[in-house]
Amino acid sequence: MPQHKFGRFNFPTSRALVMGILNATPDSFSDGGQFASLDYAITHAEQMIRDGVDIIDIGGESSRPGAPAVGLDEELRRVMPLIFALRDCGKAISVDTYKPEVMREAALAGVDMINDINGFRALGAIDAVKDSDCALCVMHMLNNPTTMQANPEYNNVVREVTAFLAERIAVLTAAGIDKERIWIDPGFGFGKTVEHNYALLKAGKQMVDELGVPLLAGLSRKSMIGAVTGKPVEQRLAGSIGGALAAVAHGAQIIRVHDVAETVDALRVWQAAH
Ligand code: 7PJ
Repeated sequence: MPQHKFGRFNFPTSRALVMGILNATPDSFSDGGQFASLDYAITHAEQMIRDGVDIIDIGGESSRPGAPAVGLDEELRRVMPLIFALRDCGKAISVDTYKPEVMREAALAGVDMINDINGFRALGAIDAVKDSDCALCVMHMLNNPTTMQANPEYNNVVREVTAFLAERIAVLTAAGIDKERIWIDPGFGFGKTVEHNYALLKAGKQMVDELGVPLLAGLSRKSMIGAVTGKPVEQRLAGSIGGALAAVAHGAQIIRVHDVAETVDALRVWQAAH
């Protein structure tokens, strides 16, 4: 049976996998400082595990448009204790970071994926992950999180994003990284209008065929869901489920979501009908 090698794990290619978003950022629920946020995040991870998550994606810096950047030490303080607490939980662990130092520490700690919204473009990023065997998610972003949503323009968004990803794959493999480790992601909402996002969503299979690597899609609660449903972010669950199924129909093999239980159910029914 064909499988994706994924750090310590082998995943079947016969069904889409659910990646649950775990925020390592201090949140409004915990006013007890660092340990309270850690405790809260672990409780959230345990719930995701009960809900059937395949991969837990730990992020220490919010990359929402306009969100403030977090310093290296602070990001390590947020992310590393969670990696150590969760790495033997039986589920694959991913770390959402664009900082080479965080990548290096996470890879040394044995995580299964480094998920970089910056596509491993930072100086030292490739060196940081080269000698590990974790999977690498290469995402497309236009400009940077502060500027990306200011009037994004493309002549042909699918062609330009595909060309960017092809170039990154070429750079990574030229550095000695096995192509089997690489995943691609068009980066919904990262320097794209609603039309750009849906054009990319519909081009999933074309990108997978052209680039020869599997596709990860993250559209949970994003503005592309709000634009179609007219719903604010806290009412985008049903829309996000629709988007997840659409992404799978268009070739995505990992769906990155906030709402694990609901997405797992939807994908199980989808799978049973195939
Ligand atoms: C994505 C991500 C995404 C990948 C974020 C949010 C913004 N990583 N990190 N793909 N989005 N690979 O979740 O709304 O779409 S943060």
